Amino acid sequence: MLIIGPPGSGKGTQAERISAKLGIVAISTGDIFRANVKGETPLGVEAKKFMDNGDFVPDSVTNRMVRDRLAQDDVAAGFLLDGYPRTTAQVDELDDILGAANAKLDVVVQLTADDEELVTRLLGRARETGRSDDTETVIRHRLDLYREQTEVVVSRYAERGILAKVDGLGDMDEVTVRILDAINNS
Ligand code: B4P
Repeated sequence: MLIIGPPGSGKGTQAERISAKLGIVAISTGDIFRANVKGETPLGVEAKKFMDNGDFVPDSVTNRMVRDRLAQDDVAAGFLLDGYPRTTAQVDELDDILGAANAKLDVVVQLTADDEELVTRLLGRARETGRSDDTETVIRHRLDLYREQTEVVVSRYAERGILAKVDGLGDMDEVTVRILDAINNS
């Protein structure tokens, strides 16, 4: 399954909870990039240039990383991708990877929240963790990119009839329940 949503909608937060409940591995492209930035690997050095400005890491880099990750054994029982795909080129890549493995997506959860709530949450996280891409200007740029490039990704999955739209506003526990209900009803 996939969890898609604008920055701050609760993707990472909910991905951890849902994957634990379902007993499947959660894979966050953002977390993998941040771990590489911290470790100063070549991938991290490349990714940092884009992440600090709130831009997407280029598809060629991101797709290769996801292809490698999905080749590992722990995804055999199922997986939850958090933050990927974010562009139509990434949708095509994921289709190709899954097609070759004779696998298919069961459900794509889209988390929604209004922009002012998203900015408030991310500025709150900036105070707590100091994430370099959580300044107001960069947050607003990430929101614009979501509208320009990721909403069309959501539409592609809606056309396939596997999209479950979930309200991301309110208490985190309530949102978890809503997502589990949406999965059960999909
Ligand atoms: P991500 O790590 O995916 O960052 P994000 O969009 O901000 O989401 P995140 O999961 O961290 O936050 P969440 O909504 O859970 O990506 C970071 C960067 O990596 C991107 O900008 C890009 O540069 C790069 N990248 C990643 N994937 C890529 C791809 N596929 N292609 C290209 N580039 C890629 O939570 C945010 C905050 O809200 C938290 O503080 C949380 O505590 C809070 N929160 C969550 N739920 C809440 C609730 N119900 N109520 C109140 N607060 C809540």
